[in-house]
Amino acid sequence: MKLIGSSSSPFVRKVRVVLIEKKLDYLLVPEDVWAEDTRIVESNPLGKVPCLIMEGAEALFDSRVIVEYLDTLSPVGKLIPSVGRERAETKTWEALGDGVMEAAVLARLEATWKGRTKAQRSQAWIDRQMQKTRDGLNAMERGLGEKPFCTGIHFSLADIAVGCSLSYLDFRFPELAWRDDHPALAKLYEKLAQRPSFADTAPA
Ligand code: GSF
Repeated sequence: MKLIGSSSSPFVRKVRVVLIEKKLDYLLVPEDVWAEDTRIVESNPLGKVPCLIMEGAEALFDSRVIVEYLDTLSPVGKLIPSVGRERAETKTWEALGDGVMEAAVLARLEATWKGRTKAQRSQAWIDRQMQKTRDGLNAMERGLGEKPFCTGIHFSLADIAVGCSLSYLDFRFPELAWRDDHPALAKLYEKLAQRPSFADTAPA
């Protein structure tokens, strides 16, 4: 399998962590979707990464679809419960982690994307997205509580999505200092960072 992506994307990282946790072999094909000569639309018409090219050459996107597929490929370390409330709970955690990443990415793009002039950048939009980021962090802290992992005693996709969102904030918004007000998340993140899947995929 080939994974098209960049090492700075938190969504790509989520997929890479899953590949490593599931002990699946893959080749990372670097792609800068913001470069003029990007050919990402040949694989994903939406022009986004991650995009997984399966054996047989069909493409899969987006990260939620990819990780769900990968979890079915091997019985090693099941990351998403198969049915019922537990499955919905895990996927809601994933949506929360993804939502924090998405809001933070949108805030950063508003401030930095070269396609906008200074006059076109909207501070109100950045504030709106950063509020979502903070609200998401607060919800994750409350939801985690005293539990060892997001959904209870087992490591799952919920922790991967949350961990990737936290490390993206460290990477792009260190001034947010999220650890100060979120001690439970800080403890979880310390534990996650020790897993080879996280240690080997740090954003760059
Ligand atoms: C989000 C992917 C995404 O925004 C997913 O795969 O889960 N819901 C999707 N990818 C960004 C890179 S990043 O900020 O992680 C992307 O490829 N953006 C290009 C664009 O044109 O928006």
